[in-house]
Amino acid sequence: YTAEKYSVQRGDYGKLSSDDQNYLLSLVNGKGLVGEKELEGYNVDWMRIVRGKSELMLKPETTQQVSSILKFCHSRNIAVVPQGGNTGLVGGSVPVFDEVILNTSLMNKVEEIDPVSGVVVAQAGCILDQLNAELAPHKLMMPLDLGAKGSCQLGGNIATNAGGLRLLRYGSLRGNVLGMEAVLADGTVVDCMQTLRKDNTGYDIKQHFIGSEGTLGIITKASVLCAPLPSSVNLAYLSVNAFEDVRKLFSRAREDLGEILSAFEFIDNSCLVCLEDNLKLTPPVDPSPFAVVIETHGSNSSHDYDKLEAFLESVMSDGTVLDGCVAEDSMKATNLWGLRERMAESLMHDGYVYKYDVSIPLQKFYELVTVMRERLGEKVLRCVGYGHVGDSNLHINITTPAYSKEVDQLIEPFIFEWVSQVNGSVSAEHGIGFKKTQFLHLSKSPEAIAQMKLLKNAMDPKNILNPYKVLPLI
Ligand code: FAD
Ligand code: 2HG
Ligand code: ZN
Repeated sequence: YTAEKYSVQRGDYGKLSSDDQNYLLSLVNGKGLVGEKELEGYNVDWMRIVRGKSELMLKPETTQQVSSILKFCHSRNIAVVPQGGNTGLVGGSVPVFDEVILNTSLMNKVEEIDPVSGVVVAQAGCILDQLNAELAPHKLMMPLDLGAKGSCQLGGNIATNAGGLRLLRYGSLRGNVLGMEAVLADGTVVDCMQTLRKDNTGYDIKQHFIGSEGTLGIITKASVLCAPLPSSVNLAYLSVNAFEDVRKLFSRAREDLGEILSAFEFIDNSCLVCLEDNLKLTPPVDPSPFAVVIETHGSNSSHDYDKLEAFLESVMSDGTVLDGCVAEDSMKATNLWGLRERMAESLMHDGYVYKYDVSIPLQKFYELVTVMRERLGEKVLRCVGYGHVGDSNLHINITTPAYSKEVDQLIEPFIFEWVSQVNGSVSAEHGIGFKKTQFLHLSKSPEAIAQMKLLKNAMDPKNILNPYKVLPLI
């Protein structure tokens, strides 16, 4: 279905000879793989939708090795796709044709942790869970959290400007990444390593790489401002009757919980059905049209608990919330979080997933799910809505047993045009990658896209870094 859905032609890039392959492998002391079959897992994305035919995957261990690889590829006009944990959801992390895969998994050293400033300096291949494990003894944690934390890597997180479950509290990576080292398409190492919070010395070059999805350079190292590890964590699961009440609840949570609110997430009833059908997961109270997961992070458990209790009493007595429960231990909290965090995994069991990640003003937020359900009717298995209410970020996912061109054409471009008409964003947090390039114009002005092209041209004039991604092909 990749070929059926996306009509794209291979660029005029150099082809690897076996001498080239051997030379590139020698640059990384043989750490890599050769052969399309051997690269099966690296050639296909997490959603198993975008599949390339690369014959070479390299796993450098140092910035110098990344630089030597790019220098050679640049001189031979060979295209390269940067790859971290390969958990990206827009097909950006895999080759489209025979691009060389530069996988950062072995660049996994944590170089420095400063417990006073809370800054960590780490290589791009560090897995998010691994970083948190190394930070915990210093009473620190990464300022982002997402369902893919067991595999996604720092470089991939920064390259996608990943949002996740706690952005409403800890802010985006654009604010929390303090410094960076990156390698340009021609092998030049750009050193913007900095651990200062304030540094207004001209253009902030590292911002170009944040959210650029591997099209402007390869991130090799970064310094990140961590958050204090909270000593008091509470989690509540609340059932709600209508989306209007979810909205009210969010506003109340901000008012009543204030600075301790760390996440406000929702799933709809179709999500609950999917979790039960596909993963045998059940909610802690009777299913309802909507369920909300609210988390607090703080440093004083009795203060936090009192605040949460007063808030819950109030929203239950005025009918905003139908029923609910609070996790009493970390095991229960993990199970409750699972209902929200495992949605992406759960949907994959249906067969084919049409995945949309959009920003919509909260007044119109859930309307899109209703509109799409009416439009698609019985032609699909399910159409579910969930996501980061606190960031106005809706995840709307539609499933069929196998790819259907008819369903696809009923969804796209309709869904993106609808989002654009309500002044939303066609990609809230996952990026544009390979799958969304033709819809970029619905969220960006022609002048802004022209600036993006100028920047790409200046930084990678031969267009060897992650071609066919982010920018529209024509
Ligand atoms: P990859 O998938 O390997 O790559 C992603 C992109 O970054 C590609 O374009 C790739 O070329 C580029 N890239 C990777 N490493 C580098 C590098 N070192 N330098 C330059 N470019 C690079 N995203 C969210 O924003 N919020 C979520 O809540 C969220 N939850 C998720 C839950 C699940 C279960 C899954 C599977 C994915 C989720 N994602 C979420 C998607 C998400 O973008 C990532 O999981 C993560 O940020 C990607 O990291 P990665 O290391 O897997 O990168
Ligand atoms: C999440 O928030 C991820 O769970 C994945 O961003 C969203 O599956 C999705 O649509
Ligand atoms: Zn998300």
